[in-house]
Amino acid sequence: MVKLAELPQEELFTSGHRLCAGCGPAVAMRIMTKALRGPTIITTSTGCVEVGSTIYPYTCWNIPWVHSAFENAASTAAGIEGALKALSRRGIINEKIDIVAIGGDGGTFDIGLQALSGALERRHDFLYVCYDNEAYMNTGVQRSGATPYGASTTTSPAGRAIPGKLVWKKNIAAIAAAHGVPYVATASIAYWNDYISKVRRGLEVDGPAFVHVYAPCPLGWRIPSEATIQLAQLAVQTRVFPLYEIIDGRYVLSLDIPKPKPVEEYLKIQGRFKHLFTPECRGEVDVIQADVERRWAALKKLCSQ
Ligand SMILES: Cc1ncc(C[n+]2csc(CCOP(=O)(O)OP(=O)(O)O)c2C)c(N)n1
Repeated sequence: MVKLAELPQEELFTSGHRLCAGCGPAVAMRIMTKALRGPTIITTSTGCVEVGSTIYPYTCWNIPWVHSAFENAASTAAGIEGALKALSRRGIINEKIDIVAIGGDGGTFDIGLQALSGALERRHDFLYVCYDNEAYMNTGVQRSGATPYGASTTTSPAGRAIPGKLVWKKNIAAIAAAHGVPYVATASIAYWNDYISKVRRGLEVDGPAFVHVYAPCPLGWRIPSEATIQLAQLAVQTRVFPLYEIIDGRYVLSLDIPKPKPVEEYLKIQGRFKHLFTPECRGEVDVIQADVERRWAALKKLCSQ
C-alpha cells in the first residue's frame, strides 16, 4: 500500500476539465495517473471522461493522449503497442513505454467488448481501466450492461410497466479473466491506495491487465455531488461491489467485509432506486439483497480455492 505522502505531486490529469462537480470518473482518472511509473501513452474511448477532458482546443491530460472511438479503446492500445515495437526494433526508441486504455462501462461492457476481447486474447502488453458509472452518462443516462438490476434510467424507466432495469449487471471481471490474462482487479475510488496498487500491478505484469474501477455519477445516480465517495465506499461495505484481484486465474479478496451493511442503506440514498421504496415495488430490495449475498458467497468460494 502506498502512503499519501509518497504520491507524486505532479498532476497528469489536471484541473480545468468540464466533468461534473463530484464526478466519480474524474476522481478515478486523477488517482489512476498517480500510479503511473514512467513514460505512458493513454487512449480513451468516447464517453464522459473523453468528452469532458478534451474539449478542443483544450486538454487536461498532461501526458500523451489519443482519442479512440466509442468502441475501440483496446484496439487503439493494441495499435500503439505495435507501433512502439516497430520503433524499438529500428532502434528509434529504447525505453519501455506503458500503454493505458480507458473506457466507460458502455464502451467496455457493451460496444467495446469485441475490441477488448481481441486485444486480451492477442496478449498485447497494456492496461485497460474501465471506469464504471453504471450507465451511458455522456449521452443522457441510458442503461448499459453494467447498470444494476432495479435502476431507473431513460431506457429502463421505472413506472407502471417495469420497476427499473430487469436484468443483472454483467460480470466483466470474470469475462476479462476468462481470457487467461495475467491480471484482473476490481477497485473503488473510495479505497484510493488499493486502487493505486492495482493500477501499478496492472502496469507491471507482462501482458494484458484489466482494472474495473467503481465510480459513482451524481447526475445519473441522482445523488448530491458531495455523496460520490460515500457511495463508492457504501458499495464495498454492503458487498454490492467487492474488491478483489484475479492473479493468473487465482482469486484473491482485497478486503473482507465480515459485517456488511444492509443493501438498503446504499439503495435508499440514490434517486435511481427511489421507486424501490414504494408499496408497488415491495420485495425488490430483498431480491437485490439476496443476489448480493449469492454473489459474495460465490466470490468467497473462488477465493478459497
Ligand atoms: C458507434 C457509436 N455509437 C454510439 C455513439 C454515441 N455515444 C458516445 S459516448 C456514448 C455512451 C458512453 O457511455 P459509457 O462508455 O458508459 O461512458 P460515460 O458516458 O458513462 O462516461 C454513446 C452512446 C458513438 N459515439 N459511437
